[in-house]
Amino acid sequence: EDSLPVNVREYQKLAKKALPKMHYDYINGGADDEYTLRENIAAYGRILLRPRVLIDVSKIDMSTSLLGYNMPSPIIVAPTGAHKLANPEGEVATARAAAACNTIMVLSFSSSCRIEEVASSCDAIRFYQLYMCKRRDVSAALVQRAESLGFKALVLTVDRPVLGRREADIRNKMISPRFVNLEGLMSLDKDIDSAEGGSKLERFSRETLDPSLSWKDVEWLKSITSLPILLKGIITAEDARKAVEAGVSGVILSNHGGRQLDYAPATISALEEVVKAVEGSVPVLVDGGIRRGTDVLKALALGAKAVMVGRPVLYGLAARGEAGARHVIEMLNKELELAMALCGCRSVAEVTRAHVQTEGDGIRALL
Ligand code: HOC
Repeated sequence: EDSLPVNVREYQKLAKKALPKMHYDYINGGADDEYTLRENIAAYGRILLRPRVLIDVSKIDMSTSLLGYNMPSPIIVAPTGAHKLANPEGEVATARAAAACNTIMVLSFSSSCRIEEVASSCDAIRFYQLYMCKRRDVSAALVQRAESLGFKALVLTVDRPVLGRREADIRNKMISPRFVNLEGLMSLDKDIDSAEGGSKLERFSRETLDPSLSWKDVEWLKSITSLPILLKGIITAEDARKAVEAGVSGVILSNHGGRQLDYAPATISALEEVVKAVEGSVPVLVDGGIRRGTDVLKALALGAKAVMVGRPVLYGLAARGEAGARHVIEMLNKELELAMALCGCRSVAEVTRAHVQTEGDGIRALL
């Protein structure tokens, strides 16, 4: 193929051209003023790298492990909803792309392909992301399905008691993607898209998901599954400590890609606080704003065990289907490898706090 995109931003431009405006806006947009959406990216731009030289970097090993699973790199695929909005093959294409890169995909509750279809599409380690439904029996049924289909961990998203206000979706009267995995488990309002008003996704979410979700439900989830549970959407040291106390297997530092609470800090800005709070007892993953291999290196230096990429994979999927999603993951891996070499880090274990300089470091040095 001639002139393939050479970075994530070029894929984003292609995705914008390829998709109907409503779909692109849904994927790309954030809440309210989109401060957090922008800041997730901008904050990476304020962190500089401190390379070490004269280190033999002829071999770079990016491999790591998560919950006991070996991975060739610390980059995994974040849960994002409704991949059929990006490409007709949907999550099956994304799953194949992730599997080709030997990385973990976190399949979304809002998947537009059936869980069974994704599970049988290819062999790979996969996690399942869950929202808590008002009807706990529906949540329990989804957990049971994910378990029996061989998913290796549950990712409970906790930053969405109610849906953030995404103004582009309201303006576009965003349709409600089909929640195929809920079919047969509960009655779904077939006429939701003909209803008056703005975002139909917001309406569906309000009717289906539970704003009363609390720490006791984490206990409940633990009681109905033997899978490890990661909590996604933690952004403060206080909640990170509570997550550890609750006995979860990992914390995913996330602000839902700037789609939930606007003016939440950029995830990379909150990373050190959260890593410090968990005191090494569980892995901390981070998502939001990763567009370059150097971003991944910065996250590792500030204590992340792994990073999750969401929109970049969707840009790839929208632009070039499975091949595009795969290319995006491969590009980020290559960029990370190069960044590690240029920083003098031969393995992820060699990436240290001393390889980055944050704005806070400047202030601390003056004190
Ligand atoms: C049932 C509605 O996480 C997003 C998704 C939205 C989830 C709503 C699910 O768009 O950020």
